[in-house]
Amino acid sequence: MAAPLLRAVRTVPRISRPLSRTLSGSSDFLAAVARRGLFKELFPAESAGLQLPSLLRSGPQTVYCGFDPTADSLHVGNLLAVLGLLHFHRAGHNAIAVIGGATAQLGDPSGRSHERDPLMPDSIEANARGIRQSLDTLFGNYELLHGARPGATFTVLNNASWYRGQGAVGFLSSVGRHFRMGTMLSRHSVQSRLRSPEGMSLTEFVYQVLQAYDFYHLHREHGCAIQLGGTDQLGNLMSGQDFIQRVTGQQVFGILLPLITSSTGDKLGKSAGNALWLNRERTSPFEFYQFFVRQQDSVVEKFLKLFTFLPLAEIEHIMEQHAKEPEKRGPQKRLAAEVTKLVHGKEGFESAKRCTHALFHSSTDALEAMSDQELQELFREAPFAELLLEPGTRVLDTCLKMSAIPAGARGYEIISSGGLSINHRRVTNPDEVLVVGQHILKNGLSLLKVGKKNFYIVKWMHL
Ligand code: YSA
Repeated sequence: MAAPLLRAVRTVPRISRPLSRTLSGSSDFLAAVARRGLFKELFPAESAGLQLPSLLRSGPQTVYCGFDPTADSLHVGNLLAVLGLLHFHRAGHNAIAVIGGATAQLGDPSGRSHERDPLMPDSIEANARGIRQSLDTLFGNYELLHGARPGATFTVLNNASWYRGQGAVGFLSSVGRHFRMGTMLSRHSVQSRLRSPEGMSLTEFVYQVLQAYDFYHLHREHGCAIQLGGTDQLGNLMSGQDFIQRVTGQQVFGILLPLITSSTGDKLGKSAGNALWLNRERTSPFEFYQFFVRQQDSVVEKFLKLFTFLPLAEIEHIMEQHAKEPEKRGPQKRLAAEVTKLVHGKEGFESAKRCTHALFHSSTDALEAMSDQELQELFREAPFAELLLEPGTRVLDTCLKMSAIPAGARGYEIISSGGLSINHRRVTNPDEVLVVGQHILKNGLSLLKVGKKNFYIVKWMHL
């Protein structure tokens, strides 16, 4: 049964406004994060620009952001929301990350053109564990890199815990009556879906009610007065603000963060199928690092401000150096280093560097320095096999066993014409017998490359 709600008051109309403009001239932490472009909009605009900075100066506040467990890992888009929480945390405020064990069962329609297939409770639980791991690792790495902030807490909650035992009739009669249909229908996420041929189910339509109730619950139980979310969350954040205003008469605040898009302009994320994951099992530290190294000059300064804690003056200096020596890709490398350390720790960053060296610097030493896990991560797409090393095993036999070349004369010709390299060394004699220390590395591995980019990894087992 829902807890008794207090009283209803009139909802304050609001329009959002760029935060850097609202807070221009202010020197506090909100303005500083707004200058980085991370806190993009604040609402309600007409009062929050004045009230929120003084609330934050009055003592530690509690801020929250939610993540639906629709996959078993967070991705780089979600990382921005976690960075928002970390900025509050480092300024001495308490951060709550809510895993949407309940909301994931409904499916947030925000930014989606189709309704999600329902998720089974078992997968939601498994996903929630993966997301919890992403969150704990991020906060743990942050503290190792930047030091703990005494007094400021970081808590992970699952909203399934406060809907358990909540009856539908009780919830609808106590909570539902505070939501106006007109306002709910006006939300962008609802409007765009209503116009689509598929329409919208009641399940998705009421999603905003649950996210609003979460904010109310956290306000009541944890004194939380601020919710963060990407710009796609605007409607959900507003619903929470309206609801709390109606039942308690108190003002709470929403802060919107920018959405990260791919070079083609699509939102980066799981639905778009272009996600860069934070859990190592899905995206290796090497792939993660390379994503940032590959960023174009046009976005690298923006990303340094959004994804790192480097002071703005240092970023300016990095960009000045870059103008003098653009071929060094200094800002890209620094960006990749900072974000990889935060997401995968110093060890993950070292691993990414080892893999980069092994692949792009064609060095046998670097290949030997890599662990089996790194090799497999590096060539995740590459066939990997364990083969028995029999005396007299030839280059040709190995390539055939790995199906790296076609059988018969064509395969023989690919090798003899220079199409094969083993451990970065060209091998042109198909009948050459494998030698440890040359074709086989000290760690018992061979890296075969056929043509420009077909890699195969062999792990040798001795007789
Ligand atoms: C929020 C609050 C609750 O009380 C309960 C649930 C939620 C979850 C919320 N409705 C949601 O579905 N969020 S999400 O799991 O899709 O994403 C988590 C956060 O990452 C959101 O703030 C979202 O805006 C942000 N995000 C996702 N892709 C992004 C991104 N931010 C920047 N760039 C992207 N590409």
